[in-house]
Amino acid sequence: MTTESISLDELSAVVIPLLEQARQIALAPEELEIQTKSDRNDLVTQVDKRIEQFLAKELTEITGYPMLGEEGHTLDSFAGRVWVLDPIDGTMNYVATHRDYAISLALVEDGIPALGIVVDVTKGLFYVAQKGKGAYCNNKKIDVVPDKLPYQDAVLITDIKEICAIPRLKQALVDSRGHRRYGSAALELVEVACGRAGAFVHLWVSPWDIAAATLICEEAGCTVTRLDGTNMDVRQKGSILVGWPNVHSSLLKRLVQDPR
Ligand code: 2AM
Ligand code: CA
Repeated sequence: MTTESISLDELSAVVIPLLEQARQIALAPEELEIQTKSDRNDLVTQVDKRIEQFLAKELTEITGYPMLGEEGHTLDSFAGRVWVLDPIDGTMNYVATHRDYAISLALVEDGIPALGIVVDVTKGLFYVAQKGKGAYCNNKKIDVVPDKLPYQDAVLITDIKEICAIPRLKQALVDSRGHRRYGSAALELVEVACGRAGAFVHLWVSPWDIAAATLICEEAGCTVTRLDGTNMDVRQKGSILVGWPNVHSSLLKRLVQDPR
């Protein structure tokens, strides 16, 4: 069997136990060595790096596919099958609040996510989606999200940076069911997929933040675009607007197309 012919079911069966091992690495008590990256709130620890090393070694040995990882693994090209990994999404939470952080792993085929897994580490929840086959949480199918509700009838997830940068977003939040923020983009997207929030708005996400979770959202019936409504390309950094279909369209109209 060639590595290109490994089915997504076979890959899931291999990858999920590895992600459980990675989860145990994250949960093992240890003094953290914390370093800053682009700014004082952009953190990395030795555990982020260890998880990435562990998964990169195991996954490339088993499959031969190259990996893009936040903590150092780079790609020459997105052609064919590649892994996209965030070893800890929400490192500030890992360090400071000790909950709401995730391991995010996607298999991307010619730039399109085909398999996405987001692990909520402290809750032990494995969110898994294969393209065209629905989304699951610990093997239980995630219901399709509501499709008729407008943004005024939903809880919305965004960050203070977006609220400061987009004045119309501030008023939309006031008009909504309320504003939430958890600090892990992957888990925030999963909140939308699971019907607990109607939309997620972010100005600047990287491929490893969203490659897995956008597939989970799409498979649960959400609409996934950039903040201006254009198509998402998980290979490129940029903005994101993910929502239940009518929350997405009504919020997009309010923010971009129909300013008051
Ligand atoms: P990370 O923990 O993997 O860096 C928190 O604001 C969310 O935004 C997390 O998903 C975090 O991912 C992501 N993020 C991306 N760039 C960031 C940055 N420069 N500083 C803090 N968080 C960042
Ligand atoms: Ca990270």
